Amino acid sequence: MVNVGVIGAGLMGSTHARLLTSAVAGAEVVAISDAVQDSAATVAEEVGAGTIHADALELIADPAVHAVVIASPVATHEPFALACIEAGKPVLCEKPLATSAAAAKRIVDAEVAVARRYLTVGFMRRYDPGYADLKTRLDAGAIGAPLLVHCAHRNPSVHEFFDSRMIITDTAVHEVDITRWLLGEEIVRATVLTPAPSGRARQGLRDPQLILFETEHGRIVDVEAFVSAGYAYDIRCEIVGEDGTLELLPPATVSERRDFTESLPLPRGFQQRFGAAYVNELQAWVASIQLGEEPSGPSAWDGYAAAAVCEAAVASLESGRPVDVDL
Ligand code: ISE
Repeated sequence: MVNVGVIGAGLMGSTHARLLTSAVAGAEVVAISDAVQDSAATVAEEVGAGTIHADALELIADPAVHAVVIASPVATHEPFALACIEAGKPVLCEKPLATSAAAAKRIVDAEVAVARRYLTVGFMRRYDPGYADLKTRLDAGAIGAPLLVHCAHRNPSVHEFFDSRMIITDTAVHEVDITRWLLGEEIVRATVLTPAPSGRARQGLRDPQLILFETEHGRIVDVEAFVSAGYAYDIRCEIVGEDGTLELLPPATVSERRDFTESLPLPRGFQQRFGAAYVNELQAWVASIQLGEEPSGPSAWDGYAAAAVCEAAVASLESGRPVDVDL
């Protein structure tokens, strides 16, 4: 059994704690920490975790904790990730890895200093069966060399603290990671265009955004990031290659026909759309710990590269011009 300590008892922390307890083999959640004691107590009771640490650094130092999930606010990721690396404990850190590329780079440097990988970033889409199939087919040469990737990332709505930059750093960051992974190359330039905002978007939110990424080998990725889409949680990805195209299918498994109409249900949110991905991500992480292996999932470098690309995109959002990525 891998004894896991979970830092953060909000939406993602409680989701990970629940999945580790109910859907993942070989793991037990033994400790929880959250700045809000009541939240920690509620999740601890639900998953049967015996210990609540008021201080996350105490959870990391707890000898009964073998591995750590960080799902606390992003500003806390850097100190907690560094403490895990120092303690030599495997750590799964939610995305984004840190608040800036410089902070993410310090995490990369800490692992380089100890010459071992401890950190996995929670870019769960790599574990989604649809994206995994895209990657397998692309790598097998099914459509020849990739030329373009068209993506859409639509949320029905977001919470009131969401600002225009977060549409890049919190939402489109998933496309940054998944397209770097699919194409196997770095993104070198970002350009953000903003049409007239949707009437559904909160006042002042530049939503939707059309984000263009250029890669080191000259491919172009376009991402429509739209967080006030209203109708569903809709994720699209089409890769155009020299010999054909590959496209994610809607995740529904059943279509319904009645009243002279055919309909497919669409997901309501990311937990539903990526439910399998979260379980696969946690299972792969736990299995690597059981085997004493370094993790093979998204690395600190991936978290750093994503942060650097997002920084360039945010600068483009603000200036209206293409901005080079500083890696
Ligand atoms: C959220 O944090 C996620 O990671 C979701 O996958 C994304 O769709 C959403 O926009 C983010 O706020």
